[in-house]
Amino acid sequence: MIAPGAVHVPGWLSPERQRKLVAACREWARGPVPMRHTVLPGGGVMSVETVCVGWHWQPYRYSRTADDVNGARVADFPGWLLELGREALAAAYEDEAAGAACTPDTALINFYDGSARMGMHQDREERSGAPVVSLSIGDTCVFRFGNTENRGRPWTDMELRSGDLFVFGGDARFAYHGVPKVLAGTGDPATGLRGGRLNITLRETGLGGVPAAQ
Ligand SMILES: O=C(O)CCC(=O)C(=O)O
Repeated sequence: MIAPGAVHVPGWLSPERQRKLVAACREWARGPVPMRHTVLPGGGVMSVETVCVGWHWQPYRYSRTADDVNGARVADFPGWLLELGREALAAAYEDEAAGAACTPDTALINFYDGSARMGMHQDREERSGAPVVSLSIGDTCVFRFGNTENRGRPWTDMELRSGDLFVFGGDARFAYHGVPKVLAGTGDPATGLRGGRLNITLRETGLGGVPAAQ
């Protein structure tokens, strides 16, 4: 355990599951909303490329349609991804009920090339305090897990490698976190990813009852 509610499970995804996820992400990256660099309200451009499933995230809200990209409705969140999220939660917390209590309905899929980074931020657009499930495939990264008060110290730096699961919920749900570094060339092409790092976060938005147009 990294902090109360934050759990790292190295090597949780089998090689076969990693390959399946890479193939699925490759399809989602093609459309209906293409993977792209998100433009921030101030005009900055995120160095990661992102595509979403279930709900579209744009800074700083969720919608069913990708209004900041091409206006298309995002791909539906598949049942197998929901089950994967529940299984991950149950494994991380060693508690079947923790998995069953959560209904992830969106996935944010981020691709990092060797120079991409993610600054310290909180995941707080969800109207749910359910834990966030993070799955990593490809190149190893340095993942920085901070505190719930601000972007600064104290934080813990750890390496997330291909197949690793990281869950943060409970007291850690709104902790600041980021990716200061990707260790280019450390991934295994057998995953289907020739280079770079894929991170998939499964989240419960709490927006289930909201009409698609919002
Ligand atoms: O790439 C990661 O491990 C973290 C991704 C992240 O912080 C996010 O999607 O909000």
